[in-house]
Amino acid sequence: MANDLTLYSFGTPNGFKASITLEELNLPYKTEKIDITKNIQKEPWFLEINPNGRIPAIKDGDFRVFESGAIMLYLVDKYDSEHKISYPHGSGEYYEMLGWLMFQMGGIGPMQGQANHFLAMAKVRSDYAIERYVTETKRLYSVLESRLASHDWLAGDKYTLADIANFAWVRGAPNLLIDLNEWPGVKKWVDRISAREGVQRGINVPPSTMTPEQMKGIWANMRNKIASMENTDKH
Ligand SMILES: N[C@@H](CCC(=O)N[C@@H](CS)C(=O)NCC(=O)O)C(=O)O
Repeated sequence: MANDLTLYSFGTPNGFKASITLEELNLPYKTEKIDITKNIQKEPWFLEINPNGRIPAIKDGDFRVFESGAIMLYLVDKYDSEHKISYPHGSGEYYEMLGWLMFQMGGIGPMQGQANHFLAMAKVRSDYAIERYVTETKRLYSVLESRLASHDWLAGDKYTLADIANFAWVRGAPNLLIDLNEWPGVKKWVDRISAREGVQRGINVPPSTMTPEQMKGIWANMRNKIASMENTDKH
């Protein structure tokens, strides 16, 4: 059984990967909100928990785990002996699950993160960077589609942490004005995962102070601010 688990997080895709996993495994845990807009993640006490100065991180008693993918793997290794959202080590499905997890960690996360940055958060407008990262994000969605057009889940025949990890990012496609209907398998998979109770709880950790409509408005304002600037690319 779980004992003394603490999640250090904020309401972002990488944070949701950890909170959804905890919720899907029905683990009791405490949450410490780390407000990344106030740079709490760079404070010395937090760097002891995550030397990379980012969320999420967890502590299990005195033991710390950082990097969202490592957190997910730790939680299933320790608390998913029934393989509710994982596969046994050494099985073919286990390595498929790892493949899709690494695909998210090295692909969708960093690329969509940069697309978010240049489209909605940057201090200058760079049409080149927007085009580059939005195009790459879409290409990665096509890779997901190549699997999900004919399968319900990414690895094997059940929902696993590979689905959770990729879902946490892909659900944010509308923030980039990407219409998921372009990838019908991905769209159905997002809807299927969104409907899960553990996911609904997980995407509200730490509890949001804003409604989804308010969040939409904030993203629109951020995008509009950049769109109203002059493009700074010099070719
Ligand atoms: N590879 C890391 C990325 C973590 C990450 O980028 N977290 C973002 C929020 S989604 C963050 O903490 N940003 C604040 C910062 O970079 O200072 C992971 O998967 O845990």
